[in-house]
Amino acid sequence: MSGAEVGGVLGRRRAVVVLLAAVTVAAAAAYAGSRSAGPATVPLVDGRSAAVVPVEQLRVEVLARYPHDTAAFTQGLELVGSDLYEGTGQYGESELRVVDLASGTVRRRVSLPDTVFGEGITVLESRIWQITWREGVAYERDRETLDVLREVTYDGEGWGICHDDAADRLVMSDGTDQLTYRDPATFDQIGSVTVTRAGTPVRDINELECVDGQVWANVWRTDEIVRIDPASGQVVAEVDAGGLLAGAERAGVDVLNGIAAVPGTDEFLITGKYWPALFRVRFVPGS
Ligand SMILES: [Ca+2]
Repeated sequence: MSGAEVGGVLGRRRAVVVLLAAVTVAAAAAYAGSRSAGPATVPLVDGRSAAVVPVEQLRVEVLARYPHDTAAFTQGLELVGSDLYEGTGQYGESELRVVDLASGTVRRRVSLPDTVFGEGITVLESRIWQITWREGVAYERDRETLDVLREVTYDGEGWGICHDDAADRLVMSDGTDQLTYRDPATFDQIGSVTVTRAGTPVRDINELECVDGQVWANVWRTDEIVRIDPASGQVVAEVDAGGLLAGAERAGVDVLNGIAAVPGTDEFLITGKYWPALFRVRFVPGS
C-alpha cells in the first residue's frame, strides 16, 4: 500500500469517526432534550390524562438489623405482628415461610412443587395469595396452616403482589411496566395501569408493598425502591437503598428484593435474595 493510499484510508476513517461523533452528539442532545422537556401529561385508562408530577428523592435511615436466611431467594415479604411471611423462589427451593422477625427462625414452612418458581405473596385476613413466575398459577392458602385452598390461573408472568386495603384489590407486577389490579376473592383482572417516571415507562417492577393507598416497589437489578400512585401509575418518590450490605457481605448475594411495611409505623423491612440481613428502615428526604 502506498503512502497516498494509506493517507486516503486514514482520511476516510477520520471522516467516518468525525461523522459518528457528530451523530452521537446529536443523538445525545436529542435524548437530553426529550428528557428535560418530557411529556407534560400521562394518559389514563379512562381516556383522561394526569399532569406529570415531580419525583421526591428519599434515602434509607437504618433503625435495626435482623438475621436473614442466606438460602432464601426472597420474592415476597409481609409483616403481620411479629410474623414475617416470606415467599421464596428458584425451582426446587421455592417455599412459603413464617419467620420470627427478631431471630430469623423459621416457625413454619411449606414447599412448592419442584416444577414451580415461587414469586410474590400477600396476606389477607385469613388467606394468603402466592404467585408464580412463569407457571401462570396463583395459590390461595389458609393463613394458619399455609395449606393450599385453591389454585387459579392467570396470563403472563408473576413477579410481585400486594393487597391494597383502601381499594380492596390486589396489585400485581409481571416484570413489565404494567401493574394489574385483581379481585382479591376471584383473582380476576379488574384493571391495570402503566408505571411511568417523568412520563417515561418504568419496566421491571418487582416485589410490592401496598401502604395507605400507595404502592411501593423494588425495581429489579437496582438498589432503587419507588413509590407509585396507583391511580395514575406515576412514580412519586424514589428511594436510594444502596450500600446496606458491607463489601464482604455482598459476596454470593443476589439483588435487593423484599419490602414489607411495619404496620402502625412509617417504617419498612427490606432485604434481598440470599442476603444475610434484613433491615428495619425509614425512608427520609435526601439523595
Ligand atoms: Ca411486600
